[in-house]
Amino acid sequence: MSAQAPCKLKASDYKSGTKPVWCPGCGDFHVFMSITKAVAQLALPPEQIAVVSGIGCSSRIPAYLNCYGFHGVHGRALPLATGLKVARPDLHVICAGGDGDGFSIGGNHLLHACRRNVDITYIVMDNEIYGMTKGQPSPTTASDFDSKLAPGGPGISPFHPLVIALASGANFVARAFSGDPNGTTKILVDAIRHPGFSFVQILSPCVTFRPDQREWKTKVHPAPVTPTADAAQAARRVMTDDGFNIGILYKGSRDKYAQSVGKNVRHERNLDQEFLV
Ligand SMILES: Cc1ncc(C[n+]2csc(CCOP(=O)(O)OP(=O)(O)O)c2C)c(N)n1
Ligand code: SF4
Ligand SMILES: [Mg+2]
Repeated sequence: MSAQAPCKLKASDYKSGTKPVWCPGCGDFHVFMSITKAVAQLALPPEQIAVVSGIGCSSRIPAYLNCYGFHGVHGRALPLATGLKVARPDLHVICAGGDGDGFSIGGNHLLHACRRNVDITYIVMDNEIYGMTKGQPSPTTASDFDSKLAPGGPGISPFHPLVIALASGANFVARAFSGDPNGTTKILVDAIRHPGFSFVQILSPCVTFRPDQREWKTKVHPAPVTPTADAAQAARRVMTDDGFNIGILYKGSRDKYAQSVGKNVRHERNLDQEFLV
């Protein structure tokens, strides 16, 4: 049998043709573009990619991509993506969404997805706000960010998603900026290639509810360090950086979730027999 011909699609071939409804200038446009470029560079056939999301402006992304997609319920993208990858290890599973979806309602799933280390790539478009529901604070909103919905600011310290991912066992941790689509593409290519759970936080401005984030383009800078394989060192760096270091910060070598785990699980067709009284 002849080997399968490599897939030679252009980035634009991975667009579904559905017009994004994001606000003009939203950072998610560039993230979308970077994803299409990354899968084109990796020559992944669309039928071998599945993009799973939750709810939010950023979570609309599967609709705009030409591959399998699942727009799930709020905060539950990671368990869906995990189940899909375990059931269909042949698929490249990318999970995508926002800081509200992934760190608030879905925060518990993030811990366990990192810990399980199933071979999926998780992209969080972090705009430090709930964009879709008109600007409530999220776990990454600064405590003093003043808004109509939280006058004077939420008053609670934001958390460090990258440190939490490292502490929970993520095998690849990176920070990207939507306004740097080439750099983001490169990081995504590496993240998709890396075995195990790879976590990419993409700073992606919400121009409508966080107009201050237009300044991010002047604040981001390449991380002055090369990726480390020492999770504690990576965590220390993230705890002490200015939040605008862009690059791959940690590359681990933990074994990904073994496909053999669960092989002894009893088949569901025997279940009714087991529960007979
Ligand atoms: C169970 C449930 N609770 C609340 C909501 C309302 N809701 C929709 S999107 C969202 C937050 C989205 O924020 P984020 O994930 O940061 O995405 P963004 O819109 O900023 O890209 C919330 C709270 C919902 N859809 N379902
Ligand atoms: S509300 Fe914010 S996050 Fe949502 S589409 Fe508009 S700019 Fe993007
Ligand atoms: Mg958000």
